[in-house]
Amino acid sequence: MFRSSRASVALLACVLVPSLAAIGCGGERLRGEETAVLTAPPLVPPPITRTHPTKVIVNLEAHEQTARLADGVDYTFWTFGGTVPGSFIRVRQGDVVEFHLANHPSSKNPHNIDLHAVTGPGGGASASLVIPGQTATFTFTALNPGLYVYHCATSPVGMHIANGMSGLILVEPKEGLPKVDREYYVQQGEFYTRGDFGVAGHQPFDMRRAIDEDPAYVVFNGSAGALMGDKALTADVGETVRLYVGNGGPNLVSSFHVIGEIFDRVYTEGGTKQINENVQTTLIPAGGAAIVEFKVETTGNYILVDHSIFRAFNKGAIGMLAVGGAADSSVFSGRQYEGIYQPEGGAMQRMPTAAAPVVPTAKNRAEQIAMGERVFAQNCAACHQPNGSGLAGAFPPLAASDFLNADPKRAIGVVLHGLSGPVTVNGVQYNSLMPALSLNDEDIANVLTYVYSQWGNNGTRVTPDQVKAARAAGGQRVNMDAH
Ligand code: HEC
Ligand SMILES: [Cu+2]
Repeated sequence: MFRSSRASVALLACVLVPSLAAIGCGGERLRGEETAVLTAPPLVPPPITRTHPTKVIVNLEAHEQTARLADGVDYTFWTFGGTVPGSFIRVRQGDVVEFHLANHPSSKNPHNIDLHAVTGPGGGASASLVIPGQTATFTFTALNPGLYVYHCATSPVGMHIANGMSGLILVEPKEGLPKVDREYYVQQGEFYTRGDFGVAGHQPFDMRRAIDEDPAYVVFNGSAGALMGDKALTADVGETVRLYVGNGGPNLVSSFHVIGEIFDRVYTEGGTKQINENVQTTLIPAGGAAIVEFKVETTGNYILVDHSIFRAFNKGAIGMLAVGGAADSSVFSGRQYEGIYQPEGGAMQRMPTAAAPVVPTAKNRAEQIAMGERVFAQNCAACHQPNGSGLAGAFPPLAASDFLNADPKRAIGVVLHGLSGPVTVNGVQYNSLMPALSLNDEDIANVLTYVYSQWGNNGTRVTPDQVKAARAAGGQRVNMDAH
């Protein structure tokens, strides 16, 4: 039951009958309350056995963390629930979903969530916008059944998705889905790194490559090899397998195919009515999904690929379903072709040979500005916006900022240590928190020199030596309460 304060929320109107029992949309009675079981890929929460709608509480956390993208290659992923793709969410048609999005205090960026299963403005995006260390709640009714993508929609949107912020939510139809033996969660996505595929070291996001739709990596489940070797999906002969396949993009369309299998059924584009049978390859749009089902009739390794095939063998879009049990020679005569894929697949496994990228240093103010622009795009633009305008009520402007122009030393301290407490910028007060960003002296000098050179600011040049001196002087987060 809902507290009366919620009655004004139009979204919930169809579940509220004043002073009587709550009735779900479609006339079903809303009963009880539960917390959703979320799973990390490739696992899927258990099927829903309820025959009535309920209130489902979903707790999801945005968390930025560095992890393996390929052998010898690390990447700072932005995640929902600590994995890429994000946690799998499973609800039933008619459920009222109370969604709690938290942003871990260690995050450097604000995040939100747009669930394609939501009927309502932005799919929940502005209702869920949270800065680091904040949590927000909104509620929606799962009106339409189907398999839906969710993703972060905080600006720059493409960058948040490209860093890993997407996943799947299944809204089971009222009658449920047919029983199968195995269910798995697979999602394709691209990564736009400075270095090409396999170049070792920690690889930063490359905005230019992303805009050019030129990914270095196209992978299933967040990293090259996430579904290979001992991490392959498994099944036994005679079982039915259902794959929930998403495509987070952000740019590419997937031609999803399993080598050596035919999809007995495809829920086209993740909908529930258009069921296609006997399909070899199904198109999964960026920001879309499909449910594929097939029975495994004989043993062997079945290879999941994006049939835009260079992506599979040269960019990582390859996974494996290992089927055990007794081979059925009437289905297939023997001599299996799994070996044929290994030599090329081996290109993915190649040992890192190239050295980690050398960080260049700026020689003059012009170079500082050019390099600072990149630091800004990666570390500041998400909050202060690409044009420095800020975001009313949340992030102060850097464009023509009297606060910034008054005191370069203080500005260095802000970027070094963060900022909290009330601060007045161009006559408007903000009282929020900017996290410390752990940038090096060179990056801080360059980004501030860039910011000072833009948008009507006073052109101050900040040198790495000044930052070094400020760092050596120590200090902590600039707290305006104390000023
Ligand atoms: C996670 C969001 C976030 C990120 C990322 C961020 N800031 Fe901030 N910044 C804030 C907030 C919020 C404030 C105001 C804090 C307060 O109210 O005390 C602020 C304040 C400032 C200020 C002082 C106020 C003003 O507008 O002049 C400067 C300068 C600044 N930030 C520069 C930067 C630079 C440069 C970067 C990138 C290296 C950056 N910030 C990254 C959120 C962020
Ligand atoms: Cu985000």
